[in-house]
Amino acid sequence: MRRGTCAWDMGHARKCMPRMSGPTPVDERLTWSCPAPDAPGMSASSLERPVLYCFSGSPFVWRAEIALCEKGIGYDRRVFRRKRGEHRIDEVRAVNPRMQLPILLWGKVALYESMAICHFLELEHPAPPLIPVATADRARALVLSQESHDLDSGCWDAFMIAEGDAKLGDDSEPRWQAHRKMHGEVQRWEAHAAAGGDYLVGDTFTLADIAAFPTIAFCVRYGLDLAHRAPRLAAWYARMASRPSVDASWPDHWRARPGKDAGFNEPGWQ
Ligand SMILES: N[C@@H](CCC(=O)N[C@@H](CS)C(=O)NCC(=O)O)C(=O)O
Repeated sequence: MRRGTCAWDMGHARKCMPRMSGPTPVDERLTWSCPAPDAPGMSASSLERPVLYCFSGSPFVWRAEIALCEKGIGYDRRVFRRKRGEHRIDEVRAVNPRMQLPILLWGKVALYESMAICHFLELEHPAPPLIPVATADRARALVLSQESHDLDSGCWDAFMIAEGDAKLGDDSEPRWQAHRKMHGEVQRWEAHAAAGGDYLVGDTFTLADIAAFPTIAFCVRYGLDLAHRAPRLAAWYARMASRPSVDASWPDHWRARPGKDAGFNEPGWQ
């Protein structure tokens, strides 16, 4: 399937297909951080088309893209090259002083933090729901969404090593520490997948799946042998990867070069 198409409904596909956009003009909304819409009852979704500031192949950006596609919300993408520091500009700093992406601009609203963006989309566009109605499932979805931050941080050093970050050096102990942390997290999420059903919370796709998927996908891309290490998570990963929203938002450079990156190329890392 090609980028931006959503198999289940071509009408939806057109809506959720991201458009690559040129520079967005600086305007006053960029000096605001999450102001409320002007008129009571007016949601951001009744205003203009949203713009997502992104890097191709950022796990955090990917969450926002999956949520946008699941909701069938058409959006434009403004793509920056992180390694070239293209995002280190005043416009970005004005919204997120940490100068991290994703950033979502929508009408007068400017927000950052991937999970905040997903929650915001859920509140603005309740259908289809990403948070279950049943109390126990709702609780579980929220817990796992929050716990995904531990998954991110548990895998982060391993990802930096996979990308050849020199700061982690050749010293083997920090490298193996990063390895153990990542595998410890993967086993936790294997247990979550085993306690779930088709998805992490029973058989229904939820915010928890969006929260966890990109980081697990990066583990796979860097060479983690998920089928061997975590078979329940591997089945979940395959189910997730075939969702139209995930396919439509698959990182551009992964699509251009399918397969795995060199990543975890040391014996024992996979
Ligand atoms: N907690 C943030 C983390 C965002 C984040 O770390 N984004 C990375 C992209 S992977 C970034 O913008 N890095 C900027 C930089 O490295 O200068 C979220 O969930 O959105």
